[in-house]
Amino acid sequence: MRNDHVKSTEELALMRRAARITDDVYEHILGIVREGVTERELADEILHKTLELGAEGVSFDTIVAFGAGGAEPHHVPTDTPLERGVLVTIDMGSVVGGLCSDFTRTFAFGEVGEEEREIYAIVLEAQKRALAAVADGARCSAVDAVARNYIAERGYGEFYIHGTGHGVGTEIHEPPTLNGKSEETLAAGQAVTVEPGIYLPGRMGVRIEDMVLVGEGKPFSRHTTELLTLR
Ligand SMILES: [Mn+2]
Repeated sequence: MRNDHVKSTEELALMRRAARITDDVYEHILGIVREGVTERELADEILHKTLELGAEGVSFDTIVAFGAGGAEPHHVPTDTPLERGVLVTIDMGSVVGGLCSDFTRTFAFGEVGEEEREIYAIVLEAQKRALAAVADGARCSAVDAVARNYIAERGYGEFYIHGTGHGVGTEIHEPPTLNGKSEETLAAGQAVTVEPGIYLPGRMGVRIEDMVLVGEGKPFSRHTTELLTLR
């Protein structure tokens, strides 16, 4: 890998395969989610399916968070059984040929309330705006500000408690870093995540993450970012 974290054609092909496996595993998971399943069971199934589909492994410990668990960005899966009427956040990735993928979606299991829908809509709009700001030559801090300012305008600024994204490659977290302190500039051919979130302590959380190639703009994942409700 070049030290500017610009991906070679070979690296990019491996990252696309990793993202494809992650997409397929996520689709499988959506098909088996049911009342009473636990966060840990879903995380275990993600690992097994990722290996079955030919990846070397998951690119980091999978996060599966139900309801209030979603208020913790780095939630560790527990034996909490899934009940209807909550948001579910899954943050996952795979490794193919030493290259990583990274992906997060939040969906509703059963009907969720007005506040869940409201914060989902805000995070989604923040993510769309930040994705649109990712460009060759863009300042990483400016991309972060696009997401952060929008969330703040909508009144949830204090609940956006992490950076907007990071580079991905042979490492799940590598330069450039998209946060307010970053002095880096994006370069075409880098792969970065855009993953804003809102976390209401003890109550609920939403994060939506896509990996994109700078200069291309189209997410690696085929999965929609619109709110999906499983019934
Ligand atoms: Mn990430």
